[in-house]
Amino acid sequence: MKTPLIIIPTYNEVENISRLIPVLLDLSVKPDVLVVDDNSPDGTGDVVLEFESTGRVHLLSRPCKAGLGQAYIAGFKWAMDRDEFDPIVQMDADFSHKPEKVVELIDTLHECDLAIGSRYCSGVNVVNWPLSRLLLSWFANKYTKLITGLPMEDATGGFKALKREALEKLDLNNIKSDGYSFQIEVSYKLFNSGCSIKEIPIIFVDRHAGTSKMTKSIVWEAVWMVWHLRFPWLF
Ligand SMILES: Nc1nc2c(ncn2[C@@H]2O[C@H](COP(=O)(O)OP(=O)(O)OP(=O)(O)O)[C@@H](O)[C@H]2O)c(=O)[nH]1
Ligand SMILES: [Mg+2]
Repeated sequence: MKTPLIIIPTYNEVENISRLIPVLLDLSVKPDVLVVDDNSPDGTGDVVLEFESTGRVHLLSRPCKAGLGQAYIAGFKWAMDRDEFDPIVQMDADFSHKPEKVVELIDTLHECDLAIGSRYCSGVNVVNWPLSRLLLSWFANKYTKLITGLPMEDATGGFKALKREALEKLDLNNIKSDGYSFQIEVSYKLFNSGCSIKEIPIIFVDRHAGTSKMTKSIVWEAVWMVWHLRFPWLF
């Protein structure tokens, strides 16, 4: 039996990460946690180091902020270099993803290769987002499904569990996205390489602490990325 690995990208999440790690370590599935921090000025990395004595918490520190996608790629490579980890879970640090749901996500991998925590597979389950943000996310997902044909209601979310053998099918040196379109690109490439996908409903709650890293350029990257994924010869 291998150890589940939860990968969490962080930038200025000191308050959240210090509360989140103990909750994750207590989960029945006994995961290890890998935090990929981009040298956060608020000292997120230092807090993670305080948990290293548990032997189950690891810090991958990168020199400067280089985007969520690149942080995940570094985390995936770290996991692939260590045979003992399977499955791999992705989640945000800000408690938008309920830690207890990790167990259900991992359980869902009995039925598929990639399990998605989905905000939109049973109505709209988003709490405390301004309407403008909700509409952006909802339309982004309709648009993604239309252009790429991905059979998913929530392709932009970041709460996922993958079998190690699925991750092995990804060419990590050929992922183009820096921002949130990373989530779309990974799911699209896994689906195209024959992986099965299942969505389970989650309730997504807006962050309580810290600030958003969402920018206009991240949104525009996703707008173009779906066309590139579907028609790579276009540009
Ligand atoms: N290492 C790293 N982590 C990042 C970067 N950008 C975002 N993150 C982390 O990725 C996760 C998701 O980012 P969020 O800012 O929560 O994005 P969001 O959920 O779409 O937006 P809000 O919750 O509204 O802030 C969080 O844990 C962030 O700290 C980055 O450039 N580098
Ligand atoms: Mg968030």
